[in-house]
Order: sequence, then C-alpha cells, then structure tokens
Amino acid sequence: PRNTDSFDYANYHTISEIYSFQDMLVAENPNLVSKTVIGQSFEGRPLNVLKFSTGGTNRPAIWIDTGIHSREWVTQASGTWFAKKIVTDHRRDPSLTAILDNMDIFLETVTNPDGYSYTHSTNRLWRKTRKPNPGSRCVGVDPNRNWDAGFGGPGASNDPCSQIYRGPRAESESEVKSIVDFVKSHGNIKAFISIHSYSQLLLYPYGYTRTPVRDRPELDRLARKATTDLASLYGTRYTFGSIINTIYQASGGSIDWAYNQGIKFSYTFELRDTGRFGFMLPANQIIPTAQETWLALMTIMDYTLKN
Ligand code: ING
Ligand code: ZN
Repeated sequence: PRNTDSFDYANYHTISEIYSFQDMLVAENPNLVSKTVIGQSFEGRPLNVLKFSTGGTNRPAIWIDTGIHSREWVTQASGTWFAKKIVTDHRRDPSLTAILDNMDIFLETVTNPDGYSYTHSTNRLWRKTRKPNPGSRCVGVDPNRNWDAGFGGPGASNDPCSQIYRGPRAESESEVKSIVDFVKSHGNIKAFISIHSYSQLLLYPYGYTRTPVRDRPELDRLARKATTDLASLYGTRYTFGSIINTIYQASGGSIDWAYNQGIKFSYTFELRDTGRFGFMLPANQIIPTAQETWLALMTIMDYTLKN
C-alpha cells in the first residue's frame, strides 16, 4: 500500500509491512503522530513506539503494548488498527479528542520483533524472545516473566527450555529493559495496558501474589464497565479479575511491575477467542476484535483522564 487508507487491516502482516505502515502513518499525520525508537531487540531490530500527542510537555500518558508474545498475532494486528483508529477519530470522536487534548498515547505494536519475525519464518507458535541461553540448546526468555515484580517467585520457570522461562535476571531482555527505561524516564504514565491473546479476559494486578492491590475495588469496577462496553458491539463475553485469581499465578509480569511503579490503571487484555482457534485466530476476526477492544480501551482511557 502507498498510504494507510489502503493498508489491509483485515489480514496479518510481516514486521516490515507493519514498520512501513508506522512510517506512513507518521508521514501522513506529522502534527499528531511521531515515532520514538526506545531501543533495539537482541537481533538488532528497532523497538518502535508510536506517540500520539497534540502538544504540551510530558503530558500524562497512556501506554499500550501489543505483541510482547510473538505468536499472539491478533494483538499486533489490533495495535495496527488502533493506530489508524486514533488518527481517524481524533477531532471526530469528542471523547478521544478530550483525551488527546490532555494526554499522550504511546503504542508499541511489535513489542517482541525477533519473536514475531520467527513466527513468520520458522515457527508460528513461538512465544519468547530469541536470545540464546548460555549452556542450553533452548532459545529465548518469556518477556512477560522478566520484569522486576516478584521476579523468580512461583509462576515462572528457571528452565531455559520452558515457555515461561524468566531469564537469568530481571530485565535481562532488552525488549523489557527498553520499556522500563522509557516508562521511568517519562515519569508521567497514568495507565499501562499490555495486550495478549487469547482467553477473553481483562486482568489487573497481581499475578505474583494473592495480596490484593490497594485499588482493587476501583480496578474491578472499571474492568466491569470496560468489558460491558466491549460486549456491547458483538456480544463477546469477557471475564475480569486479578491475574492470580482469574488465570494462574505468574511472577515477573509487566503490569505487576507497572502497578508497583505507581501506575494505578495497569491492565492486561487477553483478546479473542476462548480456544477454538486460539493463537491462530482467522484473519476475518481481526477487525471485529480490534473494534470491540477499542471500546474497552476508550473506557479505560476516559476514566484515566477524569481521575
Ligand atoms: N497470558 C499471560 C501470560 O504471560 C499474564 C497472562 C498476564 C501473566 C499478565 C502475567 C501478567 O502468561 C498469555 N496468553 O500470555
Ligand atoms: Zn501472552
């Protein structure tokens, strides 16, 4: 495609197609969208973050990442659709306009680029990073067990061959450390939303401990509203709750880290479906998935703005 109007949002794309989409979106909307490279992956790919901003300096901001697990293809595809949706709806949707009048949105759509490339070239179901593990034939670290939040506790593995291998130490993966450095140096992130698939869940901290977060009642109320709004479009049913109570104990996860940094509105989505197709969600569900998820994202962003 020569522009982002002719981009095929209803199909899955390679990393180079997604990266050229990002550059086109920036070129078409220089007053709203910019690209920040927050680091590089183990194999040297840029870690691109799109910034949506109408001005100001260091405004309160929303962080959204998709694709930290490379095989969860509907998430990178939805992130691409969200990027286009933001530029389309800005100054048309009054709620989004109010959000962008006061806050910035940061969107990292290919959060694990080496893994994503590998899912296209070699193994469609690759989840982890692609950094070799010294002393093991197994490659990669689970980038959602590598954060400094309960790191090394139950709900992660110290076996490099495990799908939930935590890595040699917290933040050992540049894909994780780059986000940590970015979020800390920004210092004004108010919501941190990490998007996975699949299972149709909206989760809040904690995953590493049964101790409820202090803001649990508020996070639970907002999750209820967000999932109700999500379901209003196509009737897709979501369950919500804390990670540990809703799926399983998981240590070293990103939103537990974000919450402990003081980012109250820290959530993880698990997008469609509930297992029929799982990670291999048919492409004809990309746009409906993105559309319904957008309603929930708007609910969370709107609440963040007002609170
Ligand atoms: N699920 C997440 C995982 O990393 C999760 C669930 C979310 C764990 C947030 C910890 C924190 O296992 C998938 N599908 O990857
Ligand atoms: Zn995942």
